[in-house]
Amino acid sequence: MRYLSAGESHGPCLTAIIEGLPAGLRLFTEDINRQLERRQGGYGRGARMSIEKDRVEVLSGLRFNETIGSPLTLQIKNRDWDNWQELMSPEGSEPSTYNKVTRPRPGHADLAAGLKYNYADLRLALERSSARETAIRVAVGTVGRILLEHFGIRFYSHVIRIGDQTAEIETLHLPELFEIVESSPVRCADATAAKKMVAAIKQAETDGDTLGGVIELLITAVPPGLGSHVHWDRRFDGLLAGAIMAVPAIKGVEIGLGFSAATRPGSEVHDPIVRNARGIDRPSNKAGGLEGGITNGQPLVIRAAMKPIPTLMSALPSVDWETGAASTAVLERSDVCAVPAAAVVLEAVAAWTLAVAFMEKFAGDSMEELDAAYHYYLEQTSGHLNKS
Ligand code: EPS
Repeated sequence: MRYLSAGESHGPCLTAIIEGLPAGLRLFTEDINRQLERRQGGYGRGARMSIEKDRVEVLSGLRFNETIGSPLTLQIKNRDWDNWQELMSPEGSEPSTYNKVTRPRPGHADLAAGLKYNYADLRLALERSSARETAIRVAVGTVGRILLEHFGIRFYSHVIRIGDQTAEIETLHLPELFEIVESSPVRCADATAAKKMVAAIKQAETDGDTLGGVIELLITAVPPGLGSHVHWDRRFDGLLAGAIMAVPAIKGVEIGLGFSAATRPGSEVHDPIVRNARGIDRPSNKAGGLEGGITNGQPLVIRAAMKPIPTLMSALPSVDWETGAASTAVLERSDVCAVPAAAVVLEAVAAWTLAVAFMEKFAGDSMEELDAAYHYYLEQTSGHLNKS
């Protein structure tokens, strides 16, 4: 299963084609739209989010809310296109009044992409590197998520840090805790920390600055056996970390104990394998659900660090791409903090990556075939896990 996406931030739309979905998956655009709406939220978002009201349209691959098995085409129209038709037109030429983007923003793709693609106008870098593109990743990921939800797999995310404000959470009670997260302006389960996070974002806005943070993802009811130890590019931890790192502004990924595993002895890191009345049990999950690059049947626990958005209203030093003169970076409309939105993007990206691994393991051209393969496998694994 694979997909390609296309679309510029201020072009007419974002599009994706998913190929390899089984036939017979029940799919409702409203379920995708709900996720698109979640991505648009969160305290600290910029003015663009009041222009857009992201909605997906399905252009192929679906009939009467069931997939056909043919490529599924998804499209999200950019409402802002109305304001950009002249400047982003696929035909014609640049209006004489147009000012090129020539002062690259430190931390954005502007300079590196300008060098790579030999752009005269750095708008060409900005348009595709914009995190606007994550809207279509959420739509695609939600299709993967719906496929996995059919098998009971559930996805949760919460923000555990914004700037220097950290959430204090002792134990996560799923799914109850996530009602709090869903109604928090910063997707944080600790209400006291959430207030401080909002205040920190307000302060950053006043200062013309931006803030990053840390997001935790939890995925439950994941079957053991997704990914494989047999070859480096089939290890699921690598695939998952790669997909998460490929989300704009993500600079670090941890699975389970992550970096803190390096500071502890083995006896404090590895999860014992014990016997209970039913058979094999794992009383702890410091591995975050992955051992040997394979899911082990425990929940997946992933944390990701997001850097602050590189578009600063108190612009950083830059050099004019056209003249070579020392200057300051271009001021573009942007967000002050998009950590809560990124949490929704990470859920989607993880769901897609997991769905691809799930399809690789259980294959199936129809949902019936997939169901049969999955249940056969569950019986097989329970023969090993449940020995009375
Ligand atoms: C975004 C759309 C963008 C930005 C943001 C994310 O809209 P515009 O550039 O028109 O204001 O709000 O993009 C970035 C933070 C970035 O660095 O590119 C969106 O839809 O999420």
